[in-house]
Amino acid sequence: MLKLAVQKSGRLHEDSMRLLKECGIGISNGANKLKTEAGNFPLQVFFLRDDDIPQYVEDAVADIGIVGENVVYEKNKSVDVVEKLGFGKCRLSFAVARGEEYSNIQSLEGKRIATSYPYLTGQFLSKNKVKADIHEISGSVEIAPGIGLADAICDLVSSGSTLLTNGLKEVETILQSEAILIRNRQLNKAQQQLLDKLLFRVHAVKKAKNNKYILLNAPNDKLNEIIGLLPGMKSPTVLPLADKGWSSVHSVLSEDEFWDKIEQLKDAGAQGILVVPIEKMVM
Ligand code: PRT
Ligand code: ZN
Repeated sequence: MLKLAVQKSGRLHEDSMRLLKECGIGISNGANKLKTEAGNFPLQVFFLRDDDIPQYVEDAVADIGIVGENVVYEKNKSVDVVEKLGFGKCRLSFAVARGEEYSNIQSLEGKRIATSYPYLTGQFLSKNKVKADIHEISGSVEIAPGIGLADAICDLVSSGSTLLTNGLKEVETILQSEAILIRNRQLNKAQQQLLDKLLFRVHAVKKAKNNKYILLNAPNDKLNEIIGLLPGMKSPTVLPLADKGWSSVHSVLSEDEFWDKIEQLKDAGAQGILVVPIEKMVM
């Protein structure tokens, strides 16, 4: 049995549960439960506050956990990072009042900085040889400058709208963060095997999300050019259409090159292009 810690409620909860579901692991979502067991995978799920997850994983109360990088690096516990999960993306940044002048990190010398991330903030400042006064506060960090508690803050940002509505501007990013899978450093062989099995599924889900299945019709005299544009898992599948002189071409395109490729395919003579999501992808 593998024990997994996930956030009980909050920004990472739903995406964590969705990932398990996409990995074919059925969890009955007992909203107020502390722990539950998967029906079809030897997995026990603990629902915890995100701040506690690194400690629980270090202590082997949980074998693995899903939590933000920001929390893992702030808590600085002895755990291994196994995998980036692609959700819960944000950044840890310094921000100052919009009217404040800021040229570089030295501008924070002697300033009062409010943050819920005293360890990471302190580490970054001392690496840059800046001496400042760090005030640890646990929530609503963004109001600190407005009420005269601090000159600057160091907080998580995603869209930037919280900073904007509080009259602040982002001036320096110290960490890019997303949800990650962490593991205890002393897993036994059986636990490691279960983790590998879970990871195999996670990779298939992640890969599928980054790729699209594409079907198109190509005039046979343009086939070579069109096939040359497509990567495919091995090579594209080409099937003759009932209409002589035309073929149907099937392939897989990655999300980042998707729009460029579609344009090139159209220019090369492809028609009736269909793009469909892929559920799992095993290489
Ligand atoms: O109860 P528990 O302790 O488990 O939850 P929590 O309240 O401590 O954390 P929660 O649920 O707010 O966030 C969990 C994790 O989500 C964080 O540790 C990050 O890894 C990740 N995450 C991603 C974020 C954000 N984006 C985010 N925008 N966590 C917090 N924010 C906050 C930020 O602190 C600021 O107040 O959102 C505001 C900024 O958002 P924008 O969009 O206005 O820039
Ligand atoms: Zn928290």
